[in-house]
Amino acid sequence: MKSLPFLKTISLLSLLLMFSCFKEKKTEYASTEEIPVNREMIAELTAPPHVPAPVGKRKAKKLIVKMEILEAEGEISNGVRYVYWTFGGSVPGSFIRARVGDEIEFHLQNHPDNKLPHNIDLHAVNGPGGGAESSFVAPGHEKVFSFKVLAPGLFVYHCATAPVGMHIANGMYGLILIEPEGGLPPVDKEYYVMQGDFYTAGPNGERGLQAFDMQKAVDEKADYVVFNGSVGALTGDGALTAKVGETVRLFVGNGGPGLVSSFHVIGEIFDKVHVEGGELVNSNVQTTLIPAGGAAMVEFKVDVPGSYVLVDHSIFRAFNKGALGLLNVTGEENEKIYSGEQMDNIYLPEGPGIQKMPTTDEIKESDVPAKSFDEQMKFGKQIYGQTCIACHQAEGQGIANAFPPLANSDYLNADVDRAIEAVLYGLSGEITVNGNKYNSIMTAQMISQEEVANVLTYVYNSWGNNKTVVTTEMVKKVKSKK
Ligand code: HEC
Ligand SMILES: [Cu+2]
Repeated sequence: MKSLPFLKTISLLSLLLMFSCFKEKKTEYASTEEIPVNREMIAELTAPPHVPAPVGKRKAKKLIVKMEILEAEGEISNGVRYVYWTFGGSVPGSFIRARVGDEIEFHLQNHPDNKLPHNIDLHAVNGPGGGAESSFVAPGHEKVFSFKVLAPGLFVYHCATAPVGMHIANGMYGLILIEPEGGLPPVDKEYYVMQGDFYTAGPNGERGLQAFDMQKAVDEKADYVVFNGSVGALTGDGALTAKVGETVRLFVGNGGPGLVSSFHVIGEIFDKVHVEGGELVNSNVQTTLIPAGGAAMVEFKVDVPGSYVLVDHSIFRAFNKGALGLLNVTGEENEKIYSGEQMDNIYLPEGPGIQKMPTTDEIKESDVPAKSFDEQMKFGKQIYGQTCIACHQAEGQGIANAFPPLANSDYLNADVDRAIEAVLYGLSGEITVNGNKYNSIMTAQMISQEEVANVLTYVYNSWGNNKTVVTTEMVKKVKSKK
């Protein structure tokens, strides 16, 4: 019994020795291809915006990836259907997380209900076609190939079956993250975001099942540019979340097929960017360029609460084609970092200096009011062209998902007092116009009561609306009820 403590010391020593030998051995590998694998493991795969657990300090393993290809109809935008081709049932495809030295045994399974053969080209592979040549698989079949993971980084994978552009355009892309030895530094939140451009037979917003349009794709004239496969995938219930003080890491890819992304988060500065998904780290970046078939890892700490908007800063894509997502941050305000609005003054360069914002009560009525319906139409058209047109557009057609139409608007035609109120006091919250939902903000329009009457008369008597004539008296009545 006496020898026990002694034995313990010995074994502890030998353990330590073994450990240190092992540690030394690790750095001894001439190259990553020498890293031995230890045991096998089934890879965890996740649908966007989620990512699998970090690899941490685990040793290199034989990692078995089982990826199932599914062709399935989905919604690309409100009421717009599209047949997606997917890796794992989502666009972008399942996220794969591995480490340097892993030996990946890749099983590519083409579901028997699918119509086409597919394959996979992983940019993390060193070998012909990135695996494409060995993985070409017909519906109802499975192909298996293996590769050694040599380089850390964030890599795109995609289908490479002809016509390649079409397979990518239908959603066949995703990301594979290769972590370095010991893993990436831990952060509080990690998310998976991937941009893609879509080409549909009908123009943006046209409802029903939309076929892929090859000519538009060749011309790179995208109808939709989106994050995570559809308009609004990262807004509403899909918005990303974080708390004040947390560090967020976004794994951002761009599947293309056609467009490069100027990735930006409105209201944030990226503390770190792994440029192009590689080892080079840039700091304090506003917008990072993500090539088609490329990726970047961006990291930032969120300091104040609010909504941060992920965009492709080729900005019409964000506000008109869908490349817009949200990161909602909750927590304590910090007025040292951001004050919020402190004042709202009217600025008149030639006027009597700064003055207070007028309420609609203080707006002067015209000295020469409209005397007839024709004059109301004429004045109303002028007001429309000066104020409403910016959002509701020249023919009152609005902009899908942003500004509701005034042309043939059931919302407008149903209730004139409600329309008067919207122009006088603004409108916010969810409304439905012609079957489409809008949830945005229209600010109060700073126009006189007579102008409200004229502009609404113009709107009601244009573009197929119900020809209501709105008088100044009607506007006054709505006002007196408030
Ligand atoms: C800065 C952009 C903007 C301007 C300028 C603007 N609107 Fe709006 N308008 C909106 C938004 C956004 C909504 C939807 C609000 C919501 O989602 O609750 C809306 C809704 C409406 C609606 C109800 C919905 C519908 O389609 O029938 C009417 C009526 C309307 N606006 C009339 C006008 C008129 C008239 C003017 C000009 C005097 C005007 N708006 C100027 C953005 C704007
Ligand atoms: Cu394919």
